[in-house]
Formats: sequence, structure tokens, C-alpha cells
Amino acid sequence: MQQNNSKLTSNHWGIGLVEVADGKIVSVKGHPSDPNPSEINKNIASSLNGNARISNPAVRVGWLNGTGTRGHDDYVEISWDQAYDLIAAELTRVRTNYGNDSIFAGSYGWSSAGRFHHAQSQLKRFLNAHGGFVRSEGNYSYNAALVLMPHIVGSFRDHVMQATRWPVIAQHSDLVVMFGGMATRNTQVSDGGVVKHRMMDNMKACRAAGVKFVNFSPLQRDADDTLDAEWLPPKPGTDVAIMMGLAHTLLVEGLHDQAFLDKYTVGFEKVATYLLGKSDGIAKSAKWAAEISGVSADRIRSLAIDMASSRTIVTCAAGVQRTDYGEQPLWMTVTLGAMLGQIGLPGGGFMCCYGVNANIGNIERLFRPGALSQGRNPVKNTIPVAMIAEMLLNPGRDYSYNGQTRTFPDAKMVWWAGGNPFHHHQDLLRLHKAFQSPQTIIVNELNWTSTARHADIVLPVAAPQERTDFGVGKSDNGLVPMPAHTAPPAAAKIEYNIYAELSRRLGNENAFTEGRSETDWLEKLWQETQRAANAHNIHLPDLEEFMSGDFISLPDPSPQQVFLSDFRADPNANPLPTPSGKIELFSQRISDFDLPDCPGHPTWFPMRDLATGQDKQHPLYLLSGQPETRLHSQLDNGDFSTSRKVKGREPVLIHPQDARVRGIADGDIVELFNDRGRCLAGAVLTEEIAQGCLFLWTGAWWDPDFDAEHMRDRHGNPNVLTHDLRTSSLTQSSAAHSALVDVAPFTQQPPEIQIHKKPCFKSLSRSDIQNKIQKKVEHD
Ligand SMILES: Nc1nc2c(c(=O)[nH]1)N[C@H]1C(S)=C(S)[C@@H](COP(=O)(O)OP(=O)(O)OC[C@H]3O[C@@H](n4cnc5c(=O)[nH]c(N)nc54)[C@H](O)[C@@H]3O)O[C@H]1N2
Ligand SMILES: Nc1nc2c(c(=O)[nH]1)N[C@H]1C(S)=C(S)[C@@H](COP(=O)(O)OP(=O)(O)OC[C@H]3O[C@@H](n4cnc5c(=O)[nH]c(N)nc54)[C@H](O)[C@@H]3O)O[C@H]1N2
Ligand SMILES: [Mo]
Repeated sequence: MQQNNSKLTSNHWGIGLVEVADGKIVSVKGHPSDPNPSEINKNIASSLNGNARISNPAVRVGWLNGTGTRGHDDYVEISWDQAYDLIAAELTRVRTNYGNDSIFAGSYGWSSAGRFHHAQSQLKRFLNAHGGFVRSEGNYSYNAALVLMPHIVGSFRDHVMQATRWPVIAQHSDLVVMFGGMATRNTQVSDGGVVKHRMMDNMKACRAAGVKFVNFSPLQRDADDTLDAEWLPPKPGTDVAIMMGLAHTLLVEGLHDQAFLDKYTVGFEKVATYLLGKSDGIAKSAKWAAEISGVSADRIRSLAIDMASSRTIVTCAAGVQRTDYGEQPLWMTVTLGAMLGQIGLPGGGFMCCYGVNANIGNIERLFRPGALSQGRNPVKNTIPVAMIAEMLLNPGRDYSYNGQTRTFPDAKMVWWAGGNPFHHHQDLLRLHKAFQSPQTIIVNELNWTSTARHADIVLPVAAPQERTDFGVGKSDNGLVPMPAHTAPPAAAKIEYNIYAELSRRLGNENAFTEGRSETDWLEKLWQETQRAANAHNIHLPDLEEFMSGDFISLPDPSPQQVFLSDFRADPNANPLPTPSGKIELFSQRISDFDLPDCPGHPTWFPMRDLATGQDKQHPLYLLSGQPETRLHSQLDNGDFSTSRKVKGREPVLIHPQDARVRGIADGDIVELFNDRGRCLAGAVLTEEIAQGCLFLWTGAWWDPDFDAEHMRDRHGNPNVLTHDLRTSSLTQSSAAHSALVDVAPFTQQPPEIQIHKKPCFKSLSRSDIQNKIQKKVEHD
């Protein structure tokens, strides 16, 4: 392909224009056509050129010697030739001795945008060409919804596409009642890319049209100032009680829509019996809800009346289902929507996970663009994504998931490409322990994250701005050329080339490459995209012309979309894909699973740390939502991310009253702790966070001090404090938002952050390294 003049690049947080000087990226700026470009672009140049960038393949010294601890070991840099030899030998050994179902390469994570160079797809295609691997199912984002919704309303992935569009809400809704808000910081991002950030303009239109917003959230800014929302902060984990208080009020006041419930739902009688306390002796009244949640009973009652007398949409943020028993707020959101009887009407009903990305309710893709085929995986075993530590610690053990009993595989080899489990998983000390068990761990990374430091073999890879690709967001309408703006630094390589070479050494090159070069693949994927566009009478230019031009916008397939309107119009002709074809407020199927933590109808459970009495020692609720300054942990050492850190630590939001009684001042370094772990963070005092709660952004690279109590994290990763118990045995989803902690001033000499630097490299002689590798390869 010819060199071209396009400065474009695409990331999950939007498109950017790249400036290069002396062969290095010096800045990335938003596109002028984007009304609200993301400042996350500012992390790119600084991080890609930063100290933590991986320069060369490396191997853990303890692994070569049969000693040491993963996460806490030195590395030795090796050549690509040596890395290929090692990996080819290890892969062959593990496959021969234990079979392909001992290779875990679920490799969960967002990696980078781009249709061809998608890190997970590349790895999975490579492994599928060599007998397969165990993968993971679901996501950390909204897994409770993915598994629960098909039982009660239908496929959640379809719901996301069918979300009522924001202009429809602006035109038709009177009231939007939000549980967990609709954080605009999160709408910077959409999986695979977003060419235009529309949320802010759509929210402004709602306000201009007089739509009222109520925000049940511990963090006031989960509703943008634009919305002028009424802020009702509940105790975290008590939304279900509030929803039940609202539902109880509707029921006893006779404000529920019985005709709708009869026609479109099943099982309401059982829910009503429970709400009235006939089954357990506890009426789920507004008063009961107020005692649990801290929100006033009067307001719960009056809000129920407002909701019944207005065109109302009830929403539940993804964060609210990322909690203990996170299935319940979803089920109650559906129940409230059904009781109000407005499901399927413009601007009425319910919607889960608005605010989870830039595009939901704003735009959808018109067609599926070309993508790299992952091939066929002969291994059928999978695990729910958030059971990674559970799997590694319990090979061969049975577990419950979605009504089935399954068995964990015995993972001898783990390969991660494009994700950061030592940021994303809960209870990192447990994960650290679990990561000691496999025989071999391989990680492909840009940077020396904690995950890279748990690998035995580390492969340095190219960033999206260092390879040629094109971007199309999963739910977006833009096609974006992504030319390579610079070469990968030092010895970093494009992952496709790594797998092609490995396949060649394993005698199976064609199964992976199909004889195509990178350029041939891009041509193929683009032709598939052109064909899909043709079916909609859209004629795309050829690849060369596209790559040197601007991005291309396509229309929203359904700009007037109203969620579940077809079902409402004719429930017989358009039944839901549930057992009854209706909305299941009671699910016989779930009831038959006989799960103590997820019965057949929405049920109130207090969060686990409360139930186990943790609040006596650790009285503060820890929230750990998505960071405004980056995508998860990506480019955490970049300029925008570090600009908001406090004395180098991740900021933790503390209510001034909670700070005062603990002697904490704004800007102090503080220590958060509970029985599971401890970390440092930088205090930011603000009344935006409800009293009794702390908010520590996720994604600071875990920086354990192995000499300190609980391997204290120097930097501020909340997952040293969260538990790994998951939502329930129905969906086994991450419950990251449910944890109790305490916080204190940190009075010792603050330790320097280490994780944004490179690890320690041992300088072994070339012949010494070669001998050790030779031994390893021969031994294998
Ligand atoms: N406490 C708490 N924990 C949470 C959450 C929470 O709210 N609270 N949220 C959860 C959610 S919703 C999610 S989705 C997860 C996110 O978890 P992840 O998706 O694992 O987080 P990322 O930081 O995006 O990790 C992507 C990694 O891929 C690397 N990478 C980028 N491009 C490439 C590439 O081309 N090739 C390779 N090999 N690597 C690449 C990046 O450097 C980065 O380290 O976190 C979850 N964890
Ligand atoms: N800038 C940026 N944007 C992102 C991401 C990012 O990393 N950075 N990640 C993207 C991804 S992968 C995802 S999945 C989405 C996540 O989108 P969400 O899941 O919606 O985001 P969170 O920030 O985890 O949670 C939203 C809010 O829920 C509130 N909350 C937590 N627990 C409770 C509770 O018990 N009750 C109530 N009422 N509220 C509660 C918290 O105050 C939190 O701010 O964001 C996406 N957007
Ligand atoms: Mo997510």
C-alpha cells in the first residue's frame, strides 16, 4: 500500500489526528468535526514514548531457573529468535503432555481499536490453528445483564442495539429516573471506536425540552450538570430496596398498570406477594426502603406518584449490576418499567446500561464490517470471564453457572494479549496467588504493567499508531483509516508477524496466514466491508483511496428506535425470546435452578461485606468506577492520566466530613485498607461523593510493595480491596462495586511509584542466557 498523508488514528475513545516529529509521535488531537473530543488522546504520545514501554522480548529469570515469584522477579532481555524457540517448545510440550484444554487464552481485555490487528482475535486465530484453547465467556462490563436478561426479557446484546434513541427521549419523556446515573465521563468511550461524541448534545436537548432527571447515585457527577438532576444518594448496594419501595407504593396506591402486566408479563402475583411481605413477613414499603438506603421515605413515595403520572423511563447503570447480587437491580428495573405500563412507548419503560458507552441510545452500526476470522476452536471448555482466579486455584473443581454444573480445566499455560487482569480482576492478592500456579505464562504488551510482570515470557508489541489498519466501532457509524504513523520502537513487533513466524516454526504457517501478508488481509477485510455496504446501496472507495482520506460516516439504521415497541404493538406476532414469550417477573426456569443467591423473582439481599459484619471495622463503601482520564488502565503513565494524580497516586474522592473525623486534608496521601488488602491514594475532598462512601477510580497500575503489610499497593488500584465472590451463582459476574474499607492518613515516608518504570533486568552474558534457554528447551 502507498504511503499516505492521512493523520488519522482511531481509539476506543475517539478518532485523533497524529503529529509526528523525528519518527516519534509527539501529539494526538481530537478531530475538528467531533463536538466533544476526548482528552484521553493526550495520553498516547507520552505513554508510547514513556519509560514503561517494553523494548525487547524478555524472560523471567526465576522461570529459567525454576525459582522466584511471579510479579516479584527480575527479567532478562532476549532476542526474538530465543523467544520464538522458547514459545514453540513450550506450546509443543504443553499440548503433547496435557492437551489443548490446558491452555487458557481467554485473554479478556479491550486492547486497541482496529479491525485487523485486534489482539485477542490474532491470538485466538493463532491458537485455533494449533489445536485450540480454553476461552472465557461474557465480560466485566455487564455480565449479569448478559446472562440474566435472556431468561426474563431477551438478549441483552439486542437490547443495547435497540435502545430508545436520546432524541426520542428528549421529545417524549417527562421523567428519567436513573439508578447509578449516566456518567458522561464514560460516554467518551465505545468499543472499537466512536467518530462523534453525541451524548452531551443529546443531554442538552433533553434539558431544553424540559425532561426531568432523578439521579440515585453515591456520586453526584454521575449525572452531568447539564441535566440539573435531583440528586438522591443511596447507600451503595441498596437500589433494589429503593426500587421495591417505589414498586410497593405503586401497588398499594393502585398506580400499577394491571392491564399491561396481564397482557405482557408473567408472574406479577408472586412479586406482589413478596412486595407486600406476604411470603416473608416484611413489607417492602417506602419506609422499609428508606431505612435500608438512607433516601427519605417521603421522596420515595412522592417519586412513585410522579413516575406513574408522567411518561417515565427507568434506567440502571451497568455499574449497579457490578455489585453483590447485581442481577436483582436489573430485574427490579424491568419490574418497575412493567408496573408503570409504558414499556414500548416512546420515552417510557426501562433501559439498562445507558451511559455504558458513547453510542448506546445515540447511534448504531448499519452493518457488520469485515473482521479477522478466529477460525474454529476444537476445545469446547469455557469459563465465565470473572472466574479466572477461581479456575487457577481450583483445577478440576465443579462450579455453578447459569443453571449448569461445570468443571474447571487445569490451565498449565496462560497466554494474555490485549488485557490487564492485574488491573481488571477483583481481589488482586488472590489473583497474584492464583497466577503462581500455571507452568508457563506469556503476555504480549505495550507496557510493563503488573500483568506483564507476572509473565514468564513477555513480548513487546506495536501500538495502533505503529501499524496499518482501519477502525469501525462495534456500535458506531464511522469507518476510520488508521495508517501507521511511525514504526514500532526498539524490538517491538506487529502481533500478526509474531504469530506468522511462530506458526512457521511450528510447521503450520498457512493455517494461520492462509498465505496472506498483512496488506492482503487488510484488502480482504476491506472488500468484505465494501460488500456489506453495497447491500445498503452505499459504495465505499477502494482501500488505497480510503486510507489516504478522512473518515466516512454512515447513517443510523434506526434513528427513531423505541425499545420493545414491536413487542408492545403485537406481543403474539413479536413474542420475546423468553420461555413464555413475555416479560418474566417470575421466572420458573430460574426458580428451578434452585439457587440460594438468585431465586425465581427479584429479591432483596444486603451486600456481603455488611452481612459478614465487615462494617464494624471498615465502615466506608468503596466505589471504583471508570476513570475519566483514561480507558481502564491503558496508557496510565500518559500525560492526561498523570495530570490528575495526587502526589503520583490515584485520586480518591472523600466527603469532607469523613475526612475531617480521620484527620485527612485535601492533597494528602492516604491509605485505604480492609481485610483483603491495602493501597495508597491521593485525597480529593469533595461533597460530590455521598458521606460514608469513597470513590477510587479503577485502572492505576498495581504497584505492590512486597515488603509492606498486605503487599501494600503504592499507587491506588481499588482491586486490592474488592472481593472475588462475584454477583451470584447464576451469572458469576464481577461485583467490583461492593466493598467496605476504611481510610487513614499515611504518615510514613511515601514510597516512590515503581510501576511506571521498567522492572529490574539481570545482565546475564549472552552465552549464559543461551545456555539456560537451551536447557529449558531441551528439558521441555
Ligand atoms: N474495581 C473495578 N474493577 C473493574 C471495573 C470497575 O468498575 N471496578 N471495571 C471492569 C470493566 S467494566 C472492564 S471492561 C475491565 C477492563 O479491563 P481491561 O480491558 O483488561 O483493561 P485495559 O486497561 O483496557 O487493558 C487492556 C490492555 O491491553 C494492552 N493493549 C492495548 N493494545 C494492545 C495491543 O494491540 N496488543 C496487546 N497485546 N495489548 C494491547 C494495554 O496496554 C492494556 O494493558 O475492568 C474491570 N475491572
Ligand atoms: N472514560 C472512560 N469511559 C469508559 C471506560 C473507561 O475506562 N474510561 N470504560 C468503559 C467500559 S468498559 C464500561 S463497562 C463502562 C462502564 O460504565 P458504568 O458501569 O456505567 O460505569 P461505572 O463508572 O462503573 O459505574 C457508574 C456509576 O455507578 C455508581 N454506582 C456504583 N455502585 C452503585 C450502587 O450500588 N448504587 C448506585 N445507585 N450507584 C452505584 C458509581 O457512582 C459509578 O460512578 O464505561 C465505559 N466508558
Ligand atoms: Mo467494561
